[in-house]
Amino acid sequence: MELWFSEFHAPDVQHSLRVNRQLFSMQSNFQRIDIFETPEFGRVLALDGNVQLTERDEFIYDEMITHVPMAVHPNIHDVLVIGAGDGGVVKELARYETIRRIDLVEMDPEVVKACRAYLPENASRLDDARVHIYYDNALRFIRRAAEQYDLIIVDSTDPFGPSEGYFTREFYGICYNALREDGIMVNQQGSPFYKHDAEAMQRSHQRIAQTFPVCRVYQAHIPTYAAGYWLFGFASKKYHPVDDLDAEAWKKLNLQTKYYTTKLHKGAFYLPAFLERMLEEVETK
Ligand code: AG3
Repeated sequence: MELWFSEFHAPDVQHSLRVNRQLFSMQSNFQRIDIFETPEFGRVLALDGNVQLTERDEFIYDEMITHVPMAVHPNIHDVLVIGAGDGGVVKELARYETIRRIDLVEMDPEVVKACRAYLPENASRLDDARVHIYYDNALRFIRRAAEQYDLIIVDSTDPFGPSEGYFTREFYGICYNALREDGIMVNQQGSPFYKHDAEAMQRSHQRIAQTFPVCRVYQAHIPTYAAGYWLFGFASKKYHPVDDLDAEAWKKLNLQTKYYTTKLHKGAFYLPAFLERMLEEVETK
């Protein structure tokens, strides 16, 4: 019997993975959660039919969203992570001894439960003593939080569905206020390739650029995401993502990575011409 998982990457494009077996499936209060095993990508987490991570290429996303800001800001002690209930970002953050506190705000407790059970490697650092998990809406959480952060990582699902509110002007303003005077916010910024994704990316880039004095985009190649081509946003009150990179300090930490290097860090901010134009178009509006 042939079993395949297919995801629409665009109305006329599908991406399919052969499936060995389905491990978990449920409809939570927020979304449909599926975990299945595939021969090429290992275990896969899909939310509302969109691949969020696979065991095989998770390192690209989790390293790039974490180590880029960590190599720029010299004193990151308090971190807020939004979404990311699978634990992948926390797994990377927990490697830094200088971090004192990691607040994780995930709206859906069922995602955390399922990932602890079926993606234990990915979720392995959620029990680190510095990690505090809050099951809440991030807008509500940050408005109430007296805590000030050095870094906010927005690892949400896409701008269509339960995470829509994490791509608004209001949300970016709240993040700005929750950061210290030299704080950084990074977010998953979608893909610039297919029209629907590209337009959403432009909209949120414009809103971030209107909120933060420093606002740049960087890229990575992620095989299981739309077009295999994904973007991250780097927004900051002070630090420039390339000029303020302290490559020597980061190398001294001796962290073993599979994707991130300080050379690649710089390269990731050099963007193709079509994307540069798309960003400029909304920055000047
Ligand atoms: N977090 C969500 C990334 C969004 C992916 N969207 C998509 N493929 N359409 C990934 C969590 C990894 N730790």
